[in-house]
Parts: sequence; structure tokens; C-alpha cells
Amino acid sequence: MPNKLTLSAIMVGLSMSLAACQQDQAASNQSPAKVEQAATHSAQDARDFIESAQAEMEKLQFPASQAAWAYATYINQDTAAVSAYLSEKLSVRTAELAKEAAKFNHVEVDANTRRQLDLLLNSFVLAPPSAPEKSERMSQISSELDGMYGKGDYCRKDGECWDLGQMTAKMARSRDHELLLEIWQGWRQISVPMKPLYEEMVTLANEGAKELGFADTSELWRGKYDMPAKDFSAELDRTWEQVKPFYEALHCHVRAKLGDYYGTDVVPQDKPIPAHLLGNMWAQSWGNIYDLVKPEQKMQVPDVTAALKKHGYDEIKMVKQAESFFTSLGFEPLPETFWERSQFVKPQDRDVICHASAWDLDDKDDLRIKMCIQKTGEEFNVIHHELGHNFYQRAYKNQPLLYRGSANDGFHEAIGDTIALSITPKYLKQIGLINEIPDESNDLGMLLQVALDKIAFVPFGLMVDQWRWKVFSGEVTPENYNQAWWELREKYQGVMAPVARDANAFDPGAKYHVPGNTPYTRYFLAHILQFQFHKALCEIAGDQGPVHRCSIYGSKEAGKALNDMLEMGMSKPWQEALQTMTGSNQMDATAILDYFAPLKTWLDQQNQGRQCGW
Ligand code: X8Z
Ligand code: ZN
Repeated sequence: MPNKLTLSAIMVGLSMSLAACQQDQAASNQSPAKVEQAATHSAQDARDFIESAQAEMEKLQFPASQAAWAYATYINQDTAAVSAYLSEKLSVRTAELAKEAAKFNHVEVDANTRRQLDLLLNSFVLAPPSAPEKSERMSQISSELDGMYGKGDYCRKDGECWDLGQMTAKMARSRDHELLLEIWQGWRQISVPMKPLYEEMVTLANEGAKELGFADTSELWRGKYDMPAKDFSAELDRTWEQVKPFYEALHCHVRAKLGDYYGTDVVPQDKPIPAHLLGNMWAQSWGNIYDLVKPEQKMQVPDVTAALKKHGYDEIKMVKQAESFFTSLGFEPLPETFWERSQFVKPQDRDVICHASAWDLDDKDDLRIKMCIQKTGEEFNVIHHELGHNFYQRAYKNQPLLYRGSANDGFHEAIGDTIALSITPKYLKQIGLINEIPDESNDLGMLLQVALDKIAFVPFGLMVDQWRWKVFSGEVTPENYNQAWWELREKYQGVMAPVARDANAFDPGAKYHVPGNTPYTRYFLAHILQFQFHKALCEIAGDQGPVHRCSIYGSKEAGKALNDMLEMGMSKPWQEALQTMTGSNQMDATAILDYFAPLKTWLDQQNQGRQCGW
């Protein structure tokens, strides 16, 4: 998991970059009395303050992480209480320190100290209000929401119950649209009771954000990107506009093919696509319906799920294989404790939070993943994703606490995915999972398979926080939570609810990151950045072929370039980290578009004569 990983499982955002503008905001909120007081502090005082603040936070952080791990891997009333308690202690103390840091707003300090002071102020995902009963309540709610999601399941009329893992597998493979609809609706019952809690949490978190000098939690979240919040929003719009024509072409083709398969009464050709037919519970990535939308001509596309099965891979072997990619780049193997303490498989005797996450419990060597691994190609990718977090965490562990994080949160999400882009047929052959590399006439099939996951994801990666930002800013009020969610789903993704939603539905809550309070824009960023990273690393590795056939497996040069960026942590603005590895300081969708370019030509041909758009 992105957020609950760095400084501890708990102190989610402590490791985020800070926008210069936040400092101005804090300054502009200062009363004259405080400014006067600031004049009596020296640069040395500021350095001392940062040092002791970090030491104090570090002490609170580790037990909070341990309790959070215990809760996530064994949900019950006691682990919930202990985890909420320790998490609250850490965040309340951090908020006090962040407020205290304002006394250095007008003190001239060196660049590092200023950056660390800024990072401290910006470190929260949910800032606690200072009234103790309110911060306690917020902590309880957030832990309860997490648990409600973790425990969620759906029971059919005949009494049979399915957990999310079982439903995920059915959504991926079933082509029975009535069953798909039943599952789609069934899972969304879990979030109905979340709504009042979520509402209350929004109010409390906004109060905490205001106390720190932010307009609301939305401004806090958008202020972590080394640029003013409104400029960051504009950057997102710019990048999305780059990808949009490609997405629209993919959408058009997929809708047409789904119409052929299910009938145009089920999939009307002038409307958004019904959200239950895309092979994924949230219609966020569509790789599972490749068989329904693939080219007419026969294409050899490796079936990783089948290959893993054929070669007898169990969950541990899948993780070992993923680890060996990282070690082939020159990274040290994971510690023995990783293998002893991780949760790889869903325990049968208790509720856990299955949503995959990567943990660094002590900022030394206690790295773990928490997954309920299914033996599929999709999950093989998720394992690489999670290990990307772990190797990043280890690379920056010697940075001061406030720099232990990724350049921006999108970087953390992009590293494992970058490695997974190297799981090409060439690589699968190298590790013996397939016998032959399909020739280039099959590339179209492979590109479509990958685009169904990566291009299809982009608007989903954007819309989740477009919704949350409106909720936090008050633009969307509780009566309109669900309606606003579906408006954004339709606007960005061109998908619609397959049936009218009940007045009490709270569909955002059925997506982990909403009750889990994990910011989501990071995944949008990661989907753009990973193609920039992959391209740069392939060049460094000296790969001569097209970038979609490149694997950096075994390249120590690529590994070194990657590590140079990872070990910077968040000590520099993300633009500098990006420059270190790619030579450019701009986030740019050209790399993802170039990667899939041959597919775009093909999609445009397929779409001729079709009515696209929604
Ligand atoms: O949540 C995740 C990771 C953990 S950080 C498995 N992802 C997003 C999701 O599942 O919705 C990865 C891609 C998007
Ligand atoms: Zn992640």
C-alpha cells in the first residue's frame, strides 16, 4: 500500500513532498504576536527542533506500525482499539509539532531545514483536530471503516457467502451478465453503513486541516507535490488530455465488442459501458476481458496464469521469482524476517484486510508484504508492485525520518509497476515460464492486453480523488455523494452503474482506498511515470528493440540508475528525482503513448464507421 507504508504503517502521509505554497499559507495565517515571537528564534533552533521532532516521532511510530499490522492481519475489537489508540497518539503529537514548527516561518534557515519543516506541516492524510475527543473519534472512525471493508462479504439468497477474493475471480472469468450484476450489486452492500461514518470523518479531518492553515483536506492533499495546489490540478488535466484520445479509442472498441457479445440491449452503443462487464469489480482495469475484445487474427499472447500453474508455482515461489528480478538488478535480497513475517496467503481462521500492501515497520530491515495472493498473472504483477515499495523503502532508510518517502507518492506506486513492465515474453522465456518468444506479428495482441490494464486505468486513477477533493472542499455534500461519484465515473471513464442506485448507496466506499483513506491520484501519476521510467531504464540497459519488448532483467546499469533515484527518498523536489533518472523534470504522457502507438493505429482502423463517445 502506498500510504500506510513509509514512516510506518500508520503515519500515512508523513513522507510526502511539500508545496512551497503551504509555507506561505501558514505564514499568512500567523497572528502578529506569533511573528514577533518568531523573530527570537535562530536557524540553529530550527535545526534542533527538527532533530528532536524526528526523534520523538520515530519513537511513537514503530509501536503504532506494529499495532496497525496486528489489526490488518487479525481484525478484532482489541487490535482495532490498540491500533486506533497508538495511531492517534502519533498523529496528535505530530500535529502539535507541525503547529510548533510555524514559529520558524520567518527564520532564515538552510534549504534542508526548510524542506523538513515544510514536510512536517504537510505530512498528514487526515489531520487530527486538537480537541482530544475529536481526534479520538476520528482515529476510531478511520480504523472502523478499514475494518468494515476488510470484513466485507456478500451472502446470496441460498446462504452461500463470497469474500472479495472469490468475487474478484468471478468478475474476471464469468461471462454471465446476470451473475456479474448480482456480484456487482452484492459487494456494494458493504458500503451502505459506511456513509454516516465517512461524513463525520470528513468534518473532523477538515477541522484538523484548518488548524494547520489549510482551507480543507483537499488543499492538504493537493499540496504535497512541490508546486501550488492549483498548479498541480492543472498538471493532472494536462496529462489526462494527452491520454484521452487513446482512452476514447480503446473505450469505443471495447464497447463495440461487448455489444457484439452481450447484445446492444445490455451494452447500448451510445451510452457509457455498464460497469459490471469489464472484468473487474470497479471497472478500473480491463485485462480480464481480453478474450472478448482481442483481434480477429490469431495472436500468441503468453497466458501467465496458465504458465504459473503448469510450472507448479505456489504463492511463495511467485514472490521469490519477483524478488529475483530485483536482485538481478543489483539489489540485496530481502531479509529472512520478510519471509517469516509477511502475510502471503489469506488466513482461514480470522478476518484480515486482504488489499495488498507493503510495510516497513522499523525503517531498518523489517520489511513485509500483506497480500491474499491468488495464483494468477494479475497477482504476479501485484507482487512486483508491492516489492517495488519494499525495495524503495530500503533504499531510502538512511535518510532522516522526514525524507523517508518517495519523491512524490506516484513514484512509490510506479517502481514495482516499472519492473513488471519488464515481464515481457523475452523475460518469461529467460525464467523458463514459456518456451518460445512469439514473433512481432503478435505484438498487437500483447499491446492490447497491456493497454486494457494500463490505459483503461488512467481515468479511474484520476476520478477517485476528483470526487474526494469535492467532498472535502464541501462542493459535494452528503446527499449527493453517490450521484457525484457516478457523474465522475461517466465523465472520465465512460462507465455507468448498470442499475439505478438506491438512495442510501455509498458506492465509493466499496473501493478500498475510500474507507482506507489512501489518496488515489498517486496511481494516476504512477501510470504515467512508469512508462517514463521504463523507457529511460531500457535505454540505460542498452536495449535496442521496441520499448514494449524490452526487459531490463539482469541489467546492473539500469539497477544502479534506479537505485540512485530511490535512495534520494524525498530529500529533493520530485522534479529533480525524475531528472536524475530520465533526464527530464516534466511528467509527460508521451512515453505511455509511444509504448502503445502501434495499437492506436489498429484501434482507429477498428473504430472506423463506429459511433464513439458517450
Ligand atoms: O492499491 C493498489 C496496490 C497497493 S498500493 C495493490 N493499487 C491500486 C488499486 O488496487 O486500486 C495498484 C493499482 C491501483
Ligand atoms: Zn502500491
